[in-house]
Amino acid sequence: MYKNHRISLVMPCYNEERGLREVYRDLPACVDEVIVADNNSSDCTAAVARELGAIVVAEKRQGYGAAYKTGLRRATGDIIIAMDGDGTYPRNFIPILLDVMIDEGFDFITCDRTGHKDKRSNWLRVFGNDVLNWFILLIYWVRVRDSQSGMWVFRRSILQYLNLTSDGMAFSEEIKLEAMSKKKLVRSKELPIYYKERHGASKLHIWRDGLSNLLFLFRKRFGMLGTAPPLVEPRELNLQKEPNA
Ligand SMILES: Nc1nc2c(ncn2[C@@H]2O[C@H](COP(=O)(O)OP(=O)(O)OP(=O)(O)O)[C@@H](O)[C@H]2O)c(=O)[nH]1
Ligand SMILES: [Mg+2]
Repeated sequence: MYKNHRISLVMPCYNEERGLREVYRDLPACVDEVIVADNNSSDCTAAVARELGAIVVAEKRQGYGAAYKTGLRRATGDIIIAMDGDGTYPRNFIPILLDVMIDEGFDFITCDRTGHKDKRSNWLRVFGNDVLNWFILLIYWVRVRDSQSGMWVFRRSILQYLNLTSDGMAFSEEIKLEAMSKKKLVRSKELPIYYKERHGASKLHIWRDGLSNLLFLFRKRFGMLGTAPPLVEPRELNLQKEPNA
């Protein structure tokens, strides 16, 4: 619990047995439940996650977004922290991000790695990220510095408002677009964090995923992706509140 809020951590994982151990090394005590969405891992991800104390949910449809959808449906916290299971995102920022969210009344915080990532070694990723950020500004009028960041903190209740159609890597930009464009329903903020080298092999295919994320932005903007059912129904949120009412 953190300031009277139940906290869930959700991680999509495809062969992240090494990364998961790293995440648990300094996981703050305020996290009440950890959900690992195991996406057909061929290593010991599920066994390691259980050994570490996580709830493991299996998602057979391969893809970052598909894994997230299954993990997020299973989460029960008032606030959800979402991040990769590869050890790259800073666990010790979690209490600070929760402070900003709770004390300042935000509903969605997305974490910006751009001040920290080494621009020389990651120039293609940094360039691809910038191209996607620019298209998001141009065609959605949403300003985001790190559209491809994989760490967000949000109130679970906002999931009822978000149209999350992507099962792939575009899920990351889609959740930001959805939250940051619904200004009347969702108070959003982007905050800087640092970022470490990952443990285990990267699953990102820079060109394939970059181009498909770009295409996704156009298809969504021009209404070609339709509407997905919300990951949380309003009545589920009301039902959970009843015992305290
Ligand atoms: N790419 C990808 N990731 C998946 C999939 N299923 C689960 N994941 C998890 O989603 C997270 C994101 O994938 P990463 O390989 O870390 O991608 P990235 O963060 O853009 O790249 P790195 O900076 O190299 O970590 C990781 O925790 C993966 O294990 C999948 O089908 N494809
Ligand atoms: Mg990663």
